[in-house]
Amino acid sequence: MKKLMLFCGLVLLVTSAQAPAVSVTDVADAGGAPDNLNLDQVENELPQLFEEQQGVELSEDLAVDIDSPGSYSYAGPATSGTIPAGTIVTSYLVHYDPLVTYPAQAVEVTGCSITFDTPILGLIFRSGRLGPDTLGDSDGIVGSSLTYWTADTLSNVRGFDLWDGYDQDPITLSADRLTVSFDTKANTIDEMRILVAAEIEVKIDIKPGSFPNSFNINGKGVIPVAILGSDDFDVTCIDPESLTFSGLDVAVRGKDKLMVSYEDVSGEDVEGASGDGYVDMVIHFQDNTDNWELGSTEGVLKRKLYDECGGTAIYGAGSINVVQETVE
Ligand SMILES: [Ca+2]
Ligand SMILES: [Ca+2]
Ligand SMILES: [Ca+2]
Ligand SMILES: [Ca+2]
Repeated sequence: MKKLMLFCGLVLLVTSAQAPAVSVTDVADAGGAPDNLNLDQVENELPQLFEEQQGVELSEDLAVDIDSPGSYSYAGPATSGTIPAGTIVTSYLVHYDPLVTYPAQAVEVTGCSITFDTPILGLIFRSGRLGPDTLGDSDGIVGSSLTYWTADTLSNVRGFDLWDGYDQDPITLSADRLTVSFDTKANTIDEMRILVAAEIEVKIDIKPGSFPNSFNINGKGVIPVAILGSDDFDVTCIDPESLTFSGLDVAVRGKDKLMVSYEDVSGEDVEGASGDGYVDMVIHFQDNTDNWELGSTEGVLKRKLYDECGGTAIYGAGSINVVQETVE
């Protein structure tokens, strides 16, 4: 038996938050927001999805109109909630301005949905006709520096309509918080702001104590990865369910016990690393024969679902060093 060691170049850690991936049905994914979203300025036969501010840390609680999974309509109205201060969010705006001009007959689009790869933390769509103007209040916090429609004299104002029975726009937030589905019907504008968790970087140490982080491509055993705690990051609030490492799942011992422990094993990913005084989360991932390709240089840990760490989706990247075992 001969071991062929493939030493691959080190990869610098990515340091910025990443924009979540988006997929849409019956919605136009329209990129950055245009300058002017006033009435009849940016019309389309489909509702359009615009990116607003990315990776904003909320300095105070942000009021939202839906903060929990469920189906909402006039018959089952939304409940208000808040996204707590300190949460890092990325904002999108659904903007439906149909190819008609008020007071023409309202036009309806049904079966719309948008799926993100990080959790939806809240939806905002009230515009002051009845109750608070959560849309207007949030424009200056997470919106773009553009012109929003502020007219409130028409019968159908800016937001999605769950409140008065006119031109109804039912909304469903999926149980996993990744998908918002809706119908929209308007002769002016229907808008809904979607706040999703920004995906932030955490420091990891693949194979604590070792560097380079070499492992066999034989798919046997488990691969330990530590999420490193720090002064401002408490790893104990991460729900380990659905953590993945480059596609590998958390190893399970016995019937359903995840192989996760909390100990101070590392402060950085270096040879002989030892504790730095901050508790780390050590996760063992179940290796898989088909998972690795020779030449891969980066392992990526992710967690997408909502948990107690402020609703934040996390990722951490580190270098890997794939070792091929060949039989002669
Ligand atoms: Ca129009
Ligand atoms: Ca409507
Ligand atoms: Ca290591
Ligand atoms: Ca540590």
